[in-house]
Amino acid sequence: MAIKDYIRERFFPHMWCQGCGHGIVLNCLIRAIEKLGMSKNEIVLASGIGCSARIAGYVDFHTIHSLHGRALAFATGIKMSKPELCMIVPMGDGDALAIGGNHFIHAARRNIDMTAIVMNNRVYGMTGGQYSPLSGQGTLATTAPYSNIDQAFDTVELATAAGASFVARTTAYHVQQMTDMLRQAIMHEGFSVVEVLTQCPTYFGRKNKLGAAPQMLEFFKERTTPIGSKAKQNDPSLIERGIFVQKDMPEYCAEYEKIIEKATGRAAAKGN
Ligand SMILES: Cc1ncc(C[n+]2csc(CCOP(=O)(O)OP(=O)(O)O)c2C)c(N)n1
Ligand code: SF4
Repeated sequence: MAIKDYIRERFFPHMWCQGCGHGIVLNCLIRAIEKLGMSKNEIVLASGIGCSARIAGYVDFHTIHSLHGRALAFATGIKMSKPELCMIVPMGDGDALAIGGNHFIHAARRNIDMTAIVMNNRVYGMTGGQYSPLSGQGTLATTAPYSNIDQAFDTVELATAAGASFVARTTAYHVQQMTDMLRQAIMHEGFSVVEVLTQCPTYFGRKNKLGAAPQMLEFFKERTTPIGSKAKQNDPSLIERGIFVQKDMPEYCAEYEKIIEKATGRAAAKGN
């Protein structure tokens, strides 16, 4: 299938600002799906609310644009009723880890088969640049004009500690790596988390004087490094990119199916 067959052309032009990284994620996601040769009828994309969540409007899969912070809850319900479908859940950092933080850790703990994409632009883009749990101490936001005093979550460490069986990080600059990571995450049977460091030039970039999109992408190029690189040993402040966790673990829907079989087998034996 051609790339354009996976998108809803009637909803373009998109609503993202010039230079926003969310379109890059959409592009890589569609390329990953095209590489897997998947039919659009076998994919469900569930999103919450946010600039990132608007991806749900642009792809021609089964889609649901639900409630802020609740994408994983909707996705869990859909996946449990139709486990044969491939579930993809793109979320902003606020959507995934502020209001949606509880859903995130429990979906990871259950190891339910879906791909959670955390589009981390370190800000609430859609609502005007408030700080998020990923903004980090010392950053500026419309709600932190004198500097943010909150420490940031490390998405990779959080997902790993909560039990996700596939955990990876990349950036909007590293498009080939992102496409390949998304492909692997979709193929993985279990809860997959792909954190994508991405740019919101309109709010995070402008408030923090980081320049326009090209400079923000340059930052991702210069300040990240492959996992375990020599550069990281020399400069611990560099952010690592790559696949941190990839392991086989019992998957939630498969385990639930066993329970159904046990219960129905017992009922049949009793003659019910
Ligand atoms: C229950 C609820 N609370 C708050 C909001 C307002 N709201 C909409 S999007 C958003 C944050 C968006 O930030 P993020 O999830 O990081 O995505 P981005 O827009 O940066 O891509 C908020 C607070 C809402 N729609 N629903
Ligand atoms: S406000 Fe930020 S996150 Fe939202 S579309 Fe604009 S650049 Fe992207």
